[in-house]
Amino acid sequence: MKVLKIEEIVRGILDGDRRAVSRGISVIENDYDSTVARRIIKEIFPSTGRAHIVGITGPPGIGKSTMIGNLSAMLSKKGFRVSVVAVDASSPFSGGSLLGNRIRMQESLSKYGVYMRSLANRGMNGGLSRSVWDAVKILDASGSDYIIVETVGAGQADLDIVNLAETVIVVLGPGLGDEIQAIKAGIMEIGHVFVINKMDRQGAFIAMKDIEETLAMSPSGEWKPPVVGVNSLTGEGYETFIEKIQEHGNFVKNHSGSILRKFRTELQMTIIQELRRKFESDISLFLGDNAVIERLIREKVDPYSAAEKLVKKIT
Ligand SMILES: Nc1nc2c(ncn2[C@@H]2O[C@H](COP(=O)(O)OP(=O)(O)OP(=O)(O)O)[C@@H](O)[C@H]2O)c(=O)[nH]1
Ligand SMILES: [Mg+2]
Repeated sequence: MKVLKIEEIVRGILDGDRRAVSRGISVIENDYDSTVARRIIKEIFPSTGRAHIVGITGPPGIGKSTMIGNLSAMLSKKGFRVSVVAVDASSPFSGGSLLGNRIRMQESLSKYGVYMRSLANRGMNGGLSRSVWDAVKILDASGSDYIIVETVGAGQADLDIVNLAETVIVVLGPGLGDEIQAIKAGIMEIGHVFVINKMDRQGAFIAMKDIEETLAMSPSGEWKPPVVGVNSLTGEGYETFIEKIQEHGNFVKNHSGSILRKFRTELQMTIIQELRRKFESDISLFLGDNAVIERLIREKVDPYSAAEKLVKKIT
């Protein structure tokens, strides 16, 4: 395989060339903090901001991937360019079966000309990892109209999707049992569109009513999150579902608050990253000095006091 130069990767991304997009994302996946990765993002950034970034989250097995298949097919048929990012927990337990799932998903999506990439999540502080944010930028700059991001379906990375995506879709359904309360606890505040999947199953209408009631009791701003029911095996309900996604996209475009909040979050994350980068070598120099560590142990200095002193010294 021919090695692409940075300029070629950048130009290719801006031209919507898939090979360049894949290369760019691989560079970022390898090390988002490398000089090359940073250069790519800096150069493509002016061409970002056009895509509608849609996050999809919900408990395992609820039908997120099936839904992404349907949405991608329908949006492509309407003439939109769709890209998909599947974020997987980098857990050693999911391994093989997950890989199989992703390959199947990739195959069915490529039928519609949809570009899909799966990324392992190695997030800082349990959030979405930085490489996911930057992969989305590359897909944005490459001319995607929609970028759909599927999150792992558990924990902090799911909640963090609200900082990355403009529109967060929360997928729920029948048969979640007693777990439903725990699932709802984290997820209700971040959704812009709520979808009840598996409307063909028993208990779907009860699940839908439950979500509607919960939403009616929660405070909401100018945007009132709609609840739609779909059957992902037949495609029933999808026209309304897509309308709601587009309505929310238009809402966001006309309300700068969300853009402001998102840029602030990303900037804050980047500043912390930059500070860490700046002081990392000083910290390891200090920690590498056994004599210093031995003295701290001997004098029973607690880690907080030691850290405070060190930080004062290096900043
Ligand atoms: N009856 C019914 N089954 C569905 C529907 N949508 C999806 N399924 C099935 O539910 C199962 C799980 O679907 P996935 O799309 O893999 O679910 P997921 O949320 O992506 O799962 P994870 O990625 O593992 O969290 C599959 O067997 C689907 O065929 C639906 O509307 N009705
Ligand atoms: Mg899935």
